[in-house]
Amino acid sequence: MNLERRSRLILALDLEEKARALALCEQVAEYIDGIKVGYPLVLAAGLEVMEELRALGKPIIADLKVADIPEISSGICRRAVENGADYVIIHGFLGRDVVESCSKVARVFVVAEMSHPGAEEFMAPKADEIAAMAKAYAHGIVAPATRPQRIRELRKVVGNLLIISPGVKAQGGVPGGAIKAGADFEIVGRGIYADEDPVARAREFSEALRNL
Ligand code: OMP
Repeated sequence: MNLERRSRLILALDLEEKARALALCEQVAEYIDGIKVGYPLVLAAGLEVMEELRALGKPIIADLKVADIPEISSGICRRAVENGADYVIIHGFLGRDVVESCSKVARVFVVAEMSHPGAEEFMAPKADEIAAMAKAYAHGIVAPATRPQRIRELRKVVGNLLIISPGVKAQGGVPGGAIKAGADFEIVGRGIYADEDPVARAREFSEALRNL
């Protein structure tokens, strides 16, 4: 399945209870363009959970933030794809050989710069270089909704590669801010699943984003 720009909202499904995760996805499926599955759910429910989620007809992004030597990293990506991942998030700071090896077995999103404050310490100064390197191999990059100006700069580096952007709401990013700065999709986790009314929040996010 391919990510297509409709609502421009990707759900970060960071729940540890499989039943709750599946139920939530079913409820909000009409408002989201993709489901990002990461360690909280995969460690609790196994990689196979991605196949079950795929039945909802949304592309699955396996957020495994792969960061190992090329042989191991590409093996992780291959397993993710075999278990239903349409895309895999990998780190870029490991270098070209890792990104290249992963891109041979999966469609990858490369983390260029992360959204939390600590990313400014070591990662941000190298983010443009990471993004420029990733351009030859990646389907897209991950860039921070918490720093829209950085999205603007990274957009210039990656041209028409996809940019997916986390950090909205719970981390302080303003809904719509990343898309206005040039991102293709915003990723929202707690802003939806930790809310009292996740369905209403997903609808609001999607209505706000799809009209930008
Ligand atoms: P919330 O802060 O709850 O909306 O969740 C954000 C999601 O995006 C989590 O699944 C994080 O693991 C992920 N994420 C970031 O928060 N910052 C990044 O820089 C990169 C990611 C990611 O790769 O998805």
